[in-house]
Amino acid sequence: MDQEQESRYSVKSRIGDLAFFGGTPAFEDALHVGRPNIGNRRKFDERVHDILDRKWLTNAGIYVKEFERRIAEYAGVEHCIATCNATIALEIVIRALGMAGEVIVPAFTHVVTAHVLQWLGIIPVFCDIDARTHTIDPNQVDRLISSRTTGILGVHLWGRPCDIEALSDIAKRRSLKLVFDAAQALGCTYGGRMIGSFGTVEVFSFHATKFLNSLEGGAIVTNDSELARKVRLMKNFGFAGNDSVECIGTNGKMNEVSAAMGLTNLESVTDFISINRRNHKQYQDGLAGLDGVALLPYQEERSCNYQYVVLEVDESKTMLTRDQVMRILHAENILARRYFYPGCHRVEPYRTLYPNAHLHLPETECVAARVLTLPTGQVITPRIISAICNIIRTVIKNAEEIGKLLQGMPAN
Ligand code: T4K
Repeated sequence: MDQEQESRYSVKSRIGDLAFFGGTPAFEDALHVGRPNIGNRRKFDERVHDILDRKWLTNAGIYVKEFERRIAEYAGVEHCIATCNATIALEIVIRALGMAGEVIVPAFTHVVTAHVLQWLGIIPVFCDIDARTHTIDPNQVDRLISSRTTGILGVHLWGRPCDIEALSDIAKRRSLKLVFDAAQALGCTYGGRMIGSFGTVEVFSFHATKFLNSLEGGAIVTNDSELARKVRLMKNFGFAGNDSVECIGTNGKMNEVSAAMGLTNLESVTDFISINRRNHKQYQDGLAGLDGVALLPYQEERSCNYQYVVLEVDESKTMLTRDQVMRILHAENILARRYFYPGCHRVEPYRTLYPNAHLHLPETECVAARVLTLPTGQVITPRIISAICNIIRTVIKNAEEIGKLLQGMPAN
């Protein structure tokens, strides 16, 4: 975002100023949710040159090994196995643990959390969330356990940890595997401990849009040495040596350039957190006092990566739907996202397989209709956030009139 563009932001106070109603879009270039955070480019270049000089591009090279060491250290866990992405990592973990039959999973998450189960022939049993935290509701987990249940797959959504204590109790009591999809939660804590060593095993994502990216990438982290050995084999076709295959496997390896990117970005995590935190606080202050819109707060007593700015639009108070607010923001080139709409249970193949699933997922339904995530990260400056908050305030303050103008317009 260049200074010229920044200096153009003018205060929008009237409906006619809004781009949707004929005004000039606030931003010339689209503002995306999920622009990558990038650390020291010179350091990354040096690493890439070194990789090319060494002619060792993948298959447990030195950068992957160092990345695994550093992630294990950062997350306070014994073993880290780097992978090509979190999706494959989850599949490997689920297979390695022998999960089968039914596994309980929240309906409000990226669809891949359900897909990895379905892909392996396991039934994802959709559980509701706690609307206050957006994470799986342990009370309902208990009720969904059947004789076919083999595990719980919790998701630390937005980097907000699940109720790990309650889920661990249930898993112990009912002899279930407990796996955490921690794709969004590197750098976050629970009970003073870093996410990474809870449950039987946890999985991180280092996709471009994540708090820490390795271009594409993921990691399996665990304190279970036997499981670590097994997943290390499984992510390398099951090879234990050149000619020795010990188990079924796949290609889940991380490459050296991804590890170089991951290492470089890991050196800047403190900066990433402070930028995200500053942005979050500014959004919070900028939107304070508006009736019907609120940011999902992060718990101050916990460390967090603040990678997601999650706005909730309560239609009953704003008189505007989340989707109407989104359309107005999009016209300004603010590409807010309605993650994870409409919930896993309402997309294929689950919508067809479980047409009545929504009946026991009231909180998921409600939250999925409210959430709008806003742009943050390195490229989002305080001036950009001021401009975004100004637009949201203008929209909400003129909601009644805007609602009338939108009446009769097609929904998309
Ligand atoms: N579990 C959970 C709970 C997850 O959220 C995810 C992934 C996974 C598991 C699986 O992790 P991986 O297998 O991917 O490691 C994005 C990411 O693609 C996805 O990784 C992530 N969750 C999810 C929350 O966000 P989309 O559909 O929003 O991706 P996309 O391509 O639309 O990217 C969003 C925006 O980011 C773009 O509009 C522009 C910007 N962008 C994106 C890329 C790739 C950039 O500016 N630069 C880029 O390089 O899912």
